[in-house]
Amino acid sequence: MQPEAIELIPQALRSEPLDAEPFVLGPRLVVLVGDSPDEVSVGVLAADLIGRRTHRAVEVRGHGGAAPGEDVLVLRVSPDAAVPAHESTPEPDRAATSAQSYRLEVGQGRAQVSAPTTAGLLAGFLTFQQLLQPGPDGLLRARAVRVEDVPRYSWRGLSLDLARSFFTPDEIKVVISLMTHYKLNMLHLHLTDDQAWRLETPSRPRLVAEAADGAVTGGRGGRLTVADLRDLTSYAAARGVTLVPEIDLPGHVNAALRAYPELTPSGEAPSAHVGLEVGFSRLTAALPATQGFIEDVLNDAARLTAGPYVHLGGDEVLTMERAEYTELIAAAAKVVQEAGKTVVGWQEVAGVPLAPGSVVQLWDTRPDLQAVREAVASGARLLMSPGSRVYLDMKYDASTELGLDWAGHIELRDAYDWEPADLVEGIDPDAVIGVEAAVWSETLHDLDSLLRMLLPRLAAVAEVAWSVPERRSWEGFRARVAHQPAFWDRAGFAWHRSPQVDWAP
Ligand code: TNX
Repeated sequence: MQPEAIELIPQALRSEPLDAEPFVLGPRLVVLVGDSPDEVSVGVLAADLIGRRTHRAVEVRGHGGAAPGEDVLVLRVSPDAAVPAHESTPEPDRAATSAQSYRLEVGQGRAQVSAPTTAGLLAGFLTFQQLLQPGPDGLLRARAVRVEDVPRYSWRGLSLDLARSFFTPDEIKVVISLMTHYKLNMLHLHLTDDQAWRLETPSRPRLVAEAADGAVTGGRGGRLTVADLRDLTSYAAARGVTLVPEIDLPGHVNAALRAYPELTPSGEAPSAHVGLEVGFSRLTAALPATQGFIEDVLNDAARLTAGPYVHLGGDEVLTMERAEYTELIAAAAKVVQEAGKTVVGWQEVAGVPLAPGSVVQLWDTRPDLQAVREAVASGARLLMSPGSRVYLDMKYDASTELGLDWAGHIELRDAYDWEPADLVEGIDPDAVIGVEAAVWSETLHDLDSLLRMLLPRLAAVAEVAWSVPERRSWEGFRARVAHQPAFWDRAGFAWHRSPQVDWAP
C-alpha cells in the first residue's frame, strides 16, 4: 500500500494507511448525518457530489443507522474531533484553523468524518471525495486510511477580476466549486475598475445603469444584481466559501466618474476606458460629492455581503499626492469599520493609519516594503499574493497564448515552490493571515480561458495555503498533481499541460 494518498491535494497534515479492505462504493450508499440543519446541508452536498459521479441518487438519513447491504458515509459534528492547529499556523488564527479541521476514517463499507464545525465536516468530506477513484471494475473505491487534518492558514483565497471582463453568476459558481474542491475558502471579487462597475449598488443606481456594459476591448460587459449576489453568497456559503467584495478606490474609478461626473473637477464625464493602462483615474478629496459617494458605495458593499471583510482597493493611484491618498483611504476605512466590517486593502494602503487587524494584501515585492513592515508592526495582518508566484493571469511561458507577463512567467513550480512566511523580510510570521491567488481578466474573456490559467496552478496555491511546510515538497506535489486531470476532464475544465509534470495517462 502506498504510504501517501496520491489523489490528495492539498496534502493532509497526517494520513496513515489502515490494515483493512478498501471502501468500495456499491449501489446503496447512505449518508448518515446528525440532525442539525448545518449537518444536513453538508450531507445533502455530499450526496449531490457523489451522486453526480455514480449517476445514482444517494440518500441522506438524519436518524438511525445503516441497513444490511448499505455502504455508509457518516458525517458528525463533535467538539472533541478538533485537530489542534499546527505550530506553523499564526498564533491569532489557531482557533479558527482548528475549527476547520477534521478526522476521517475509511474502511470496508464505512467512512466517517468527524469535525468540530460544519466547515471541518465539509473539508473532511472533500478529502473522502478525492480519495474515491474508479477501480478496474469501474466502481469507485477509497483505500482504508485514517486522516487527521487542519489547515495552516485561515485565509485561502482567490481574487477574481469581474471588471475588465465579466464572468456570469453561473461561471462564478464553477469557480466556487473548483475552490471548494481544493479547500480554498475566500473568494475576493474585484467588482469595479476603470472599464466597468459590475455590482448593482442600490444607493447609486447610475453606476450599473451607465457603467456595467463596459469592458476591455474584446471583453464582456455585465453586472451582478443584488439578487445574483445573494444567490452567490448562499451558494458559496454552502461550499465553505466566503465572498469578499472589492470596491476599488480612490483610483481605478473611471467607470464611476462616467456615471457620476460630479466626482470630477470639471464635472464632465470622461470617455469609456477599454485599454489596459492603469493609474490615471482618481477621486478628488476636495470635491463635495466625494465623501457621500465613498459612504454610499462601501455601505452597500458591506450590507450586500455576509462576510466580515470589505476590500477597498487602494492600488496604483499614480496621479495623487500621498496626503490626499491618505485622506481618501482613511475616509473609506472609516466607512467600512463603522459598517462593522474589517478593512482589506492592497499594499499601497500601508502607511495610512488603519485599525489593528486590518488586512494588507501584498501583490508586488519589487518596491521598498518598509511601509508594509511598519503597518504590520502596528497590528495589520498580511495577505500574501505575490504577483510573481500567484498572479494566475501571468503566462506560463513565452508560448502561452493568453495572459500578461509584467510579473514574469509563472510555471507550475513557481506557483508552488515558495514559503509565505519568508516572502517579506523582517515581518513577524504571525502577521501572515494567509495566501490568495489572483486572476485578472484583461485577456481572459471566457470560462475556458480562465480555467486554463487556473489549472493546474490553483491547486498549487491551495496547497501552499493549506498544507504545513513539512508536508510540502515540489516532488510530492508534482507526483500527486499528475492525477488531477481525471477530475478536470470529468468536469470539462480546460487546463494547461505543464511540461514540468509527467501527467498520468
Ligand atoms: C496589477 S494587483 C493590478 C491590476 C491588474 C493586474 C494585471 C493590482 C493591485 N493591480 O490592476 O489587472 O496587475 O496582472
